[in-house]
Amino acid sequence: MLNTYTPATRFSVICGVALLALTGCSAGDASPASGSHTTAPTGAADERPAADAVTIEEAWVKSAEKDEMTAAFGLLKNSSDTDANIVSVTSTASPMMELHETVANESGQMVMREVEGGFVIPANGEFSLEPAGNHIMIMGLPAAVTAGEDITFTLEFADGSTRDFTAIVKDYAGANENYDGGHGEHDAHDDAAEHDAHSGH
Ligand SMILES: [Cu+2]
Repeated sequence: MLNTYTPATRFSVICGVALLALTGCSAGDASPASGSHTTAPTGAADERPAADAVTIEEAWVKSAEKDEMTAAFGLLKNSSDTDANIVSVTSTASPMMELHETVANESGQMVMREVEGGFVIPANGEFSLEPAGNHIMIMGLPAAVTAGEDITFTLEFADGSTRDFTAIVKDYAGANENYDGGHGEHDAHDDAAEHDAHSGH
């Protein structure tokens, strides 16, 4: 309550002057949010379960046929002062789910693979799930997922807390990343889905 954090206030004033001069001062630059938290006194760490601090916006899933693989996307936001670590995910779409990243392999080709340690949403930050980037991988679909359908997901965090969210299925032409051969090929069940993904339809 005793918010007399003058540097932030002063910065706002300077920013206002700059705005007059340059018309180039974004609201984000003037926000005291990132600076004022660091002065919190003893024991002020956010002790909410991670699931209570994390939201996902604009969640969607790429439509796909039975036995194919697809993915879920959206923007994860963490309102806590502590990093939030998603360690696993389940959904009503398939029992075969993984947390994936997209990286360059030895030959420079972009491939997706399971991310070690899961997704980390930084304290008071965001973590984007998007085609050609991080995503929630859905493999071996037992049934088609079609545009307009809702799919329910459950995120599990490192502290054991869980959060459900619903994503809507959309038709989308992209997100045909190759699956890193080093992961998953041990499981014969994956192979049909991988071939479908390679064929690009
Ligand atoms: Cu993937």
